[in-house]
Amino acid sequence: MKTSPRRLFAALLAALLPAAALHAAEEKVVRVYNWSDYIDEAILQDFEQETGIKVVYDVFDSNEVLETKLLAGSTGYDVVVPTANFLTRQIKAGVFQKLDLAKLPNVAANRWDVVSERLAQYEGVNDYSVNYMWGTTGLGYNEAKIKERMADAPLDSWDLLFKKDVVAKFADCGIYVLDTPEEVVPAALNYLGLDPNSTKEADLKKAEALLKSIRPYIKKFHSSEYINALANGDICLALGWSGDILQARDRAAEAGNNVVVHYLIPKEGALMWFDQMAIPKDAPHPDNALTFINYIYKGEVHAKASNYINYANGNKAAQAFINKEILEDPAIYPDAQTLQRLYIKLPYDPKVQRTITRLWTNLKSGK
Ligand code: N2P
Repeated sequence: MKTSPRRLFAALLAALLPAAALHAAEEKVVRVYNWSDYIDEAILQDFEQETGIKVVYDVFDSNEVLETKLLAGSTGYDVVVPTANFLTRQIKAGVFQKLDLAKLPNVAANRWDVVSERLAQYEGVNDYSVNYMWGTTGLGYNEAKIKERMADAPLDSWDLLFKKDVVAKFADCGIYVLDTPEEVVPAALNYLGLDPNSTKEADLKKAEALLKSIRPYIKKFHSSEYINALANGDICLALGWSGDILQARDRAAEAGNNVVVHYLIPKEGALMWFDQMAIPKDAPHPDNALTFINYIYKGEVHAKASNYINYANGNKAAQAFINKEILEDPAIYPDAQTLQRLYIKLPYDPKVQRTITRLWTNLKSGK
């Protein structure tokens, strides 16, 4: 058959158009939804300069808030950062797209197997996400204020918060607790010598009773205000995230206000969690999302992020650029001995999650 020039042109156009249309359609924007106090803004500026893609950056401080948005759909976000136990449930609900490692060469080259092996315990998480940061949930305290009230305070133990006659001594200098049932309930279970992942009704009741017994001494449940509150000396004890408490320590030191803040992974053990970058199925700019994630996975860039926020990351190549004080701090990059004390939290099924949420609402309202 003889091909007419017109037909040839049409065929050529059909072959070329899809690719051209796809790229033309994606405007030069990436919308990122990440935790508060979790980035060095210079990284976003560098990314914009290098790629010409503008970053619209919003923050949250709760997995529950992020999850509600994701399950409702059409968030408009291209990259979000849920914690692995939440992410597992969200993957099952069909929220995310699988990641193609061929499009993430820095991830393929730099991903740290120690972290991805741990993540393998969470179904699907290695296929649908890559690690942004990981850390622990422990205690932050103001050394002087605690010692003033109790010279022999148990500075290595959850007794600081969970033992009634100890915690009662600190109520007047201010105690904050993360507003996150999925981390605080396991901490209470673990303190009681029970499995932190237990979903047995009897165990949850015991955890609830423990939390209720210390409820009168807690000033506030909040998941980000404790950074400044600790740094300013407004509170003396917080159940919080490792890097955030270390940021409080650094902010106090910079302010030169004589407040000394410490982070503690108590001897009884603590939660180790993983925050994961993932792309929603309905992300408006999926290619830019891949470019963003791949950029973060450059060794220097990921190291710059960790150096600023005091959290460890899942990037092996970053370690050459991470400040020595961070890489060698067992509260950030736990040594073998510390690792033994850390437990991970697996996802709750929806029914248990509802029970925990109810328990939490009652606890907060003091019922
Ligand atoms: C950042 C806190 C992130 C840790 N402020 C919680 N997964």
